[in-house]
Amino acid sequence: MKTHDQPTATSAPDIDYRSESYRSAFSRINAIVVEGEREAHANYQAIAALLPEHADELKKLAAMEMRHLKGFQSCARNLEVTPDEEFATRFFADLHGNFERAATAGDIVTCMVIQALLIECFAIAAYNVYIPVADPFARRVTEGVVKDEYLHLNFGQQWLKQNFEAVREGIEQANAANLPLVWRMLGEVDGDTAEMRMDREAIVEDFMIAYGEALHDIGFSTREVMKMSARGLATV
Ligand code: PL3
Ligand code: FE2
Ligand code: FE2
Repeated sequence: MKTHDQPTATSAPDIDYRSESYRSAFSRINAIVVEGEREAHANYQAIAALLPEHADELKKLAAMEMRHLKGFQSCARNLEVTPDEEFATRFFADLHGNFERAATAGDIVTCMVIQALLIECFAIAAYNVYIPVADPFARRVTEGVVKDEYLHLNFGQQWLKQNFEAVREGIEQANAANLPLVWRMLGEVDGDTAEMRMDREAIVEDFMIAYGEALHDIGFSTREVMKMSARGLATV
């Protein structure tokens, strides 16, 4: 699914993972990732409560997110970095609020779009771009995690696909309301991702591929996928 060229592991030997500037950027990006995994854990539990027939599987996904959280916490300990949790909570606040409102309203489609499509596609894109430039410890952790994220994306994709006619409008609405937030969030950490040698263009490209392929498989036409993707970009 990744079609662009990425730097190989050996092309990034010049990164000083112990420098103040690297560790400062890492304190925010790592906190975002840990908070993202924490919210993913809670979100799958919330979806499990709304979808009793899939509760067992959703609880397994939630448990995986808890393992991811612990893995990324160990990456911060390894670099002796204290994650900036306050920054991360603020970073997710709007998206988190939208998920909570949807869950309270029993709006499973919006919950599924926010967590299983948008957040998972972003995780997949960001983790894939991070792996070649990560420190060796974090690289091993992230390689293990990203495999699971494809399973999470796939779960949401299959569920939405099976209910396509009933959910298509809901997906369009959830996309329009939340994709702009995701782009804004990515822009907010531009400086930090650059410091960590994560190529922003590559993140956007990987995201678009994963998200577009998912929407297409769910049942949208190519034209509709384009329109939905542009929806978010228009407001950047
Ligand atoms: C779910 O399994 C994992 C959730 C992880 C959150 C994504 C981490 C991305 C970090 C850097 C890019 C910021 C873009 C934000 C998009 C949600
Ligand atoms: Fe995860
Ligand atoms: Fe996940």
